[in-house]
Amino acid sequence: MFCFQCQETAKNSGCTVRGVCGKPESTANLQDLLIYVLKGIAVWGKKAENLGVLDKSDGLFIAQGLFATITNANWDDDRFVELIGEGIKRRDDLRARFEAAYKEKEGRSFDGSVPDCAIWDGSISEYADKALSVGVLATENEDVRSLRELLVIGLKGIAAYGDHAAVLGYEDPKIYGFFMEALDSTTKDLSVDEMVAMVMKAGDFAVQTMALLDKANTETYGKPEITEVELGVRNNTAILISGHDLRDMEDLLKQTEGTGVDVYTHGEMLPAHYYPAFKKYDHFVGNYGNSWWLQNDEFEAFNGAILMTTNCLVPLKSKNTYKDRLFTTGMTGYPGVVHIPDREDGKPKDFSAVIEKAKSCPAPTELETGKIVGGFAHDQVMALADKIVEAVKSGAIKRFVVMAGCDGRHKTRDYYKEVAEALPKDAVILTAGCAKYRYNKLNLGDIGGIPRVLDAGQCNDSYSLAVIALKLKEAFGLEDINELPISYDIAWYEQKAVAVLLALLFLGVKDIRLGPTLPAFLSPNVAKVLVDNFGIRGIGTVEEDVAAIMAGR
Ligand code: FS2
Ligand code: SF4
Repeated sequence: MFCFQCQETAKNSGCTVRGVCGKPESTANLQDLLIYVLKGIAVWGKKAENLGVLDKSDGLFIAQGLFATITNANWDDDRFVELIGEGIKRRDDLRARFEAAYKEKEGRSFDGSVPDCAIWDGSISEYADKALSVGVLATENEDVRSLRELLVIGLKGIAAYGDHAAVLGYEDPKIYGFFMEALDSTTKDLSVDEMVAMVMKAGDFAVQTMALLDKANTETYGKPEITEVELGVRNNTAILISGHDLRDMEDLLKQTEGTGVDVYTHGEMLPAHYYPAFKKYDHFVGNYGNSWWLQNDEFEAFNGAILMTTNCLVPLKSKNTYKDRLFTTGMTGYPGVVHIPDREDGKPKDFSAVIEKAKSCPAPTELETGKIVGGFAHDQVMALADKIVEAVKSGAIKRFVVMAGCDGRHKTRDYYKEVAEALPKDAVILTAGCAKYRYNKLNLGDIGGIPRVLDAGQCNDSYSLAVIALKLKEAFGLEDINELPISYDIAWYEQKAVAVLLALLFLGVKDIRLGPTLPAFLSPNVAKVLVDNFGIRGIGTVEEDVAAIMAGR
């Protein structure tokens, strides 16, 4: 195996035996083969783009296949075997539709050459062997590999956001078309300039996809609003829901209403509390615990049923006893854990097994008490725009620091808590994603009623932070987003953060600090392109970085 897609990768180089995340070699190899088959679909999809034979469901399948390979999403080899089989079938169906349409249009059969991924077929017993020759290292030149993987890794993040939007009925064929174009491009010998242009195009589509998801979420569940979220527990049996899927949240809240079972959020599901549509449920109690990497202890202490709707799901430790009360759904999976099937014909998912399990469990053990405040997505922040602009003009707010992104288990991430603590009292932190758990319970105070940590929501709501920046640029009458008193100190872990990074680069944001380490998939030459053109840099010491941030560097 060779996997270097996340920040935790071994020696900041690549996992070669078993992932630092716990991913076994068999799973890593099947994921490589799935990506290979998705590239095969993309080859035919790109050729067929103007022939009227594309089917939206192939675009969604690519999105879901990419999503399944995201760090900490799916640990179930059987699921990958199924996805590879379905991928081959979809690819061959699309090829047949393309060839028929081509013949009709051109009056002759298609006889062009295609790469192996567009035609390879094999039985399940051959998957493991084939996987060994199609992974990341199959591209020998390290710069070409770096640019191709930067693209594919960014696409994985875009795909996750695209799938979330599709779940709510929002799809854009242009986005699916880009998946085909981008994956197809990785099968070709392109110049460095062409590959860099494709990566920038991915940034454009990251923005478009996050905008689509923002629209899907807010049109379906209302605009997030300032909300106090309870951290303590009640004495009822309960379900803990984690991941990012708001429609699962909706189905679960409806189905638990009146059952006596409470619902709590964990990790990235915390921002569900900010949506008006979910506030009416009395049994939607609060948020339990912290970010994903603490789940082995926190799920244990929760005592009740646990529903993982997306990443991050981590392997259970030998001491853990919650496997029989853990459930997965959507693109997550774990061997031996009950998977709640997808919706059929627009009907809600059936969470009765989760609810029945919860009823047989004790109430949660309390981990903490108190409240936290969030809900500062773009509409809510812009409702406060006058106050914010005034605070900046009066000097009460000197700087905004975007500290969005991911959390992780490495000690080096203490940096983010320490930066939050060391920033002077006239700095406001804008956050989104699970990175916030490093500082969202620190009581950093407020500036004239504006909290010093403004949480926009999940990692996908990083889009909100870009919208806020663009609107503040207008409010201050500036030409360039980089003239704003905003610095970026982003924490990354998995591939959605890479999509967010590409989105920020596409929007012209410069001088982003990215940590705790720069991605291993950036070769020295590709890293240099990002440094020279965008001023991307690693993190330094807390003291140096806080001083530089406050000085606008
Ligand atoms: Fe956090 Fe994990 Fe949101 Fe990432 S829960 S690191 O995959 O998606 O952010
Ligand atoms: Fe390693 Fe990260 Fe890949 Fe897991 S996802 S195998 S930790 S690079």
